[in-house]
Amino acid sequence: MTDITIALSKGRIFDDTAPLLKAAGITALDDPETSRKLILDTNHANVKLVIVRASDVPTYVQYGAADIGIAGKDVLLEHGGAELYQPLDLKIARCKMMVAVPNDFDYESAVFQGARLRVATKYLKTARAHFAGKGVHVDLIKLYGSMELAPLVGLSDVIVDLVSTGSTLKANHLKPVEEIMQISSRLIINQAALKLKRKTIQRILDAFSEAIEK
Ligand code: PRT
Ligand code: MG
Repeated sequence: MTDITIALSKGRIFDDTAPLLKAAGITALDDPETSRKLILDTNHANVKLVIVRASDVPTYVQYGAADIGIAGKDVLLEHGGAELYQPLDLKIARCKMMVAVPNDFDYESAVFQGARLRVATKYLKTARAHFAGKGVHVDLIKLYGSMELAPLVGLSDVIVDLVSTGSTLKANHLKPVEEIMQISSRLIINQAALKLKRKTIQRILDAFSEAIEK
């Protein structure tokens, strides 16, 4: 096998990717939850996993620091996807990008009345496109996490965030009011690496496609 570096984040993406890697015959020798290593060796001497922040995965692959990566559609939309080949929806780490508001906030009538909404989110591009498409005027407030707090302390009227079980919204007296899109994670490939290491990358791609939940 040629040298291959795979970028991914720990947590749900690593957990959901492990079975796909296994199908490709690749097993990490360390657990990223307990190890402090950022470069994990695998059972193949020439296959390395690099553990990075979820939102940094496209950057590592774009610049060729990793040959392939696994990243959420949410992250890819914000990154823009420049120079990335995205051949495969892995159907893992699924959730929904949603608009949510405090339980007592009448979103429908605010939109109907043409109110200007303050929107707190980590997903500026996606939120901007969504509200522009509806003709709703918004002031976007960029946050890096814990969006659920923003309406509770008067920072925003609404939030745009990822929802899976809905329990985070519920715990913070928020309700989902609009689905923006379904989210899952994609395999991304550096275009130069694809040309130079086509055989090895194709083998991984084929094993992943075969193992994806139908
Ligand atoms: O945590 P960090 O700031 O490092 O980055 P991250 O949050 O982007 O990374 P991580 O590992 O938490 O998520 C990686 C990817 O998993 C995301 O890019 C999504 O594509 C996908 N994913 C799937 C999710 C969720 N489900 C999800 N529920 N990412 C985040 N969440 C969060 C959500 O933001 C909210 O705070 O979980 C909370 C809601 O969960 P429920 O179950 O209470 O609805
Ligand atoms: Mg997170």
